[in-house]
Amino acid sequence: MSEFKLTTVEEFEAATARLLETGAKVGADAWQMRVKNQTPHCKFGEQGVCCRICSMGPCRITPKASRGICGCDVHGIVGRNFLRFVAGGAATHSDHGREICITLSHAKEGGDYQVKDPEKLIRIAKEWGVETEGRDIYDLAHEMSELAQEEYGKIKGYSRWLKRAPQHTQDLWHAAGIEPRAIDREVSCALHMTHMGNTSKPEALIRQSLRNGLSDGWGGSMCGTEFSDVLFGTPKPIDTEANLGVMVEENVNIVVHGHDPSLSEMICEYADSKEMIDYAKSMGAKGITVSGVCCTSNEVAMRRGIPMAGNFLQQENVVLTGACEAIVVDVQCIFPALGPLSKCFHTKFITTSPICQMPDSDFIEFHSDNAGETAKNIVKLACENFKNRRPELVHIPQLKHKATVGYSVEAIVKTLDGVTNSQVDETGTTKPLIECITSGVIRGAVAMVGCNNPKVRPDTAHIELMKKLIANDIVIIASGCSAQAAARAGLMDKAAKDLCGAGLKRVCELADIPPVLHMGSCVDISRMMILAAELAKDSGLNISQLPVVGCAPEWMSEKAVSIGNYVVATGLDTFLGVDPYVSGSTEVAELLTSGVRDWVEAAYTVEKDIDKLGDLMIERIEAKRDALGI
Ligand code: XCC
Ligand code: SF4
Repeated sequence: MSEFKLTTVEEFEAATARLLETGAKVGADAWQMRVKNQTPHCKFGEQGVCCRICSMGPCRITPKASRGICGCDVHGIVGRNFLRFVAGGAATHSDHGREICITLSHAKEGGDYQVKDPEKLIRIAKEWGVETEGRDIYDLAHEMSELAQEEYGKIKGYSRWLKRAPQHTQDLWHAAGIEPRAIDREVSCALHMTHMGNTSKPEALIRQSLRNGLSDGWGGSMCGTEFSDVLFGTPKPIDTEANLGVMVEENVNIVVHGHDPSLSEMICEYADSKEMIDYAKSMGAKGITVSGVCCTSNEVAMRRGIPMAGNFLQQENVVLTGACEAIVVDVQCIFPALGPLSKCFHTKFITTSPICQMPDSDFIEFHSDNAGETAKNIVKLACENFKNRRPELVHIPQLKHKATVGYSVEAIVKTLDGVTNSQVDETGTTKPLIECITSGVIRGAVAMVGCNNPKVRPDTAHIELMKKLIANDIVIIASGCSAQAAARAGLMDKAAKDLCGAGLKRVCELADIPPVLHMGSCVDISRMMILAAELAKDSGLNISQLPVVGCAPEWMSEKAVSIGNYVVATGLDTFLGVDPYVSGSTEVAELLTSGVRDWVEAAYTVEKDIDKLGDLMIERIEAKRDALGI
């Protein structure tokens, strides 16, 4: 029998309970208490039937009032709300992508930012028809930065990245009229369409939702991922650890949180310098530990092996340890609660982006042109704060697990090469993976993504679904907070192969991989799109025929809905465990769960019962196999 044991959600919860006791001592509140004050939620909001788009309202649809004052019916209201939700998410991911493109413009030889993957830069430049022969790499980087920034506002044509999709997918997009144009234009168009007195026809609203989603996944997010790889290196398998136990009591603990690696990369760089380590020692600490929360954590874990302290709903826990000298944030998914909470401890809550400013934080503005200096100052501040700890409040739960992370598409292709008995493919294709799937050794793949949400017992859905899927020989690719849930539980430990069915276990052994592959942050779901596109091209199948589905069982953010839309629009069925506020309209719900299939060959399934959600995914994967006769 195997010795391997996962850390259970009960153990996570016991650790949190202990931390909340500390919180109670210092008068801190936490999301667990605020959820109680917000329950039950507004029913109109939950069903998406409240409109406050103009000041004749707010209007809400009830059995007595079937239309708003302007005459908009429930389907128009729900559809418009949904599209605005998508626009918010697409704007957020894409603007993060833009920041990375801007960072690329500051890259220089010997500078804070350098081109760490010149081959990838050249590959993309060739794809975009840019002359690369004999060019200085930084000259090329700056031209590519400009072209990438132009993708956001160009006046003609469609996203350059669409060409990466199989021809069939591009044809579907064209026929459905959902090819995204300039990235910013799709967000503007969505806001324009949903202004008072514009579109109220669900079909048109959902088409734009898909187009806006695609402008994220095959636009802004892809810029974010690809140029982050160029700047910081394309991830390769690397060992790290996950859960709060990665924080070290004797050390200065700096927690990076947010999404944009431009800041966290610099913090990691300086925290690792002899000068700063000596400085930490002079303040009475043994050294410096940087760990992460949310997607910024995924970014630095994938490239540097920086440990992951926790995911979204653990962000308050890092402060509650009493051992966090500084929580340094950039953008997105940051609880405003960290302000008042950090005031109950010695922790410095450092905001750095004009996009994300919060009360009760120290705002230290960070730009790509002053990156090194700012990062160094932040690390110094953290070191100086070590002496302000209140020892009686310090408690770091000793829970952590080993994890191997860093599975970019490039890394997956390389790792799986030669796993099958077929000839090793010199050019590096996804053929070995396809062979594993065709032969049935692996039944299929699930892209597990997205957040935590108190509406679902945190992490349970991610972990239980992954356990069920791998036991059924379904390999998981994971990103975002889903990936962190997996890592904390131990599912990214190579030993987790023992929890797999015989086929997947064999593949894990041969390729020396964990059954759940960490593909990065949420913008990195664009990696998953590239993988799906490559699998389709290499197998000669359409993306929608592959036994591959997407799943976000605990999602909460607008970004997640934007992601869902581009995953569906790319041809992958997507399974949600939380309803996206559309239950109020039969027409909108019907379009999303079935109607869009006529355009893009995939649709959504919403199922709150997690066990059923897992069964439905397995059924879908098996049905796709049956249809292929494999
Ligand atoms: Fe945020 Fe990206 Fe969600 Fe996690 S998974 S809560 S969006 S950090 Ni993206
Ligand atoms: Fe009401 Fe129509 Fe104004 Fe919405 S747009 S608030 S439904 S009047």
